[in-house]
Amino acid sequence: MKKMLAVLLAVLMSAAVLPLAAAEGTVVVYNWEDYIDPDVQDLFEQETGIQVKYVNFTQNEDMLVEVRTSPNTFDVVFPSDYAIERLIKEDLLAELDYSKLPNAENLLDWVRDLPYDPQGAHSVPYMWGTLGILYNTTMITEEVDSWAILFDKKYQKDVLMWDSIRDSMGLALIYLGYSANSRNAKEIQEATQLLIQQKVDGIVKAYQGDEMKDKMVAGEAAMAVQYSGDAQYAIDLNENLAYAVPKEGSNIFVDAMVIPKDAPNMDNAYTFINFMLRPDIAQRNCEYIRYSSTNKAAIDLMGEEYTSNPNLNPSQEVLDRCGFYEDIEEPFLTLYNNRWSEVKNAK
Ligand code: N2P
Repeated sequence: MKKMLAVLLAVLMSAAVLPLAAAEGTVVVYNWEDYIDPDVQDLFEQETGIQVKYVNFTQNEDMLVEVRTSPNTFDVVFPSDYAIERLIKEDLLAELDYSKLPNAENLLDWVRDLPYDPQGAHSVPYMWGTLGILYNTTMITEEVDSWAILFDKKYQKDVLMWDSIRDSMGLALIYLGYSANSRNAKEIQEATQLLIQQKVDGIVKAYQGDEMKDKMVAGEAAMAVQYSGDAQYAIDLNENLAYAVPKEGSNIFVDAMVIPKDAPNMDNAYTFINFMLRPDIAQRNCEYIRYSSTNKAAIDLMGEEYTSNPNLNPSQEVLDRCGFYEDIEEPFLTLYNNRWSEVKNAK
């Protein structure tokens, strides 16, 4: 009887405690796959009592559709620069109240005021990186310093392409000597032809997403178009891999945290973003996902280990040949979309 009472008491007490914790509610985070240290998410839940609902996307274009068509759903979203520009134009983002983000003082100076969102009015930088070629040094003996290698017939079935319209069209445009933000139908057509030829020639093993880094670790392809962070992640697991940012130039990106105007848990969104800006948390995320940090305090904590790694901390020479994507407006947006479908459907 005593035991039963104790059990009953325990049940009553947990029932009394549960609603309290639940009162902290949730935060719905919409982010790239593999883009946060899972331990960080656990830590956030333990420290704040706020439950994280984590939803993934693989490309900015998918994210844009989802954010537009799912009102009152997401609290924090992690788009890239040019996609933030688009979300601002469509008036979908909250203007940020920095008094709720004291840890923003940890950010690097150069990320605080970028053209896609002057003075970070709507976005707080998370990570940045470059686009380049991850390659296996046991399979490729020539120097990898040009996008040309992606179109070389001697690498049939050996090239993994990133299934991303801006990255694939962008690198083709840059290789041809044009801007990755071209609004010139003839240039876009030439880039399309180049990508179609690459496919018809049997060079493309597959167009893929986040699984590519694991395939490269497993030695399943000689090279892959990759973001610097995923490349470094793979290099950590396979010492035969190396990463290069081609001499013709490439993309630099900043992925940032934004709050949709209609976020259902606005306060929790601020708590989450401020947590991500904490130096120790920013460090954990950087050491786990291997992208470049926007957090000066975290970089100081990581020291040499970070600053001496050219994939995390590229030289000025590399940065000078990289540029941001811009939001492409109509009628060119539709043109890009149509041309990209032609590439994907080519046989
Ligand atoms: C992580 C994807 C990184 C996003 N898997 C690059 N903008």
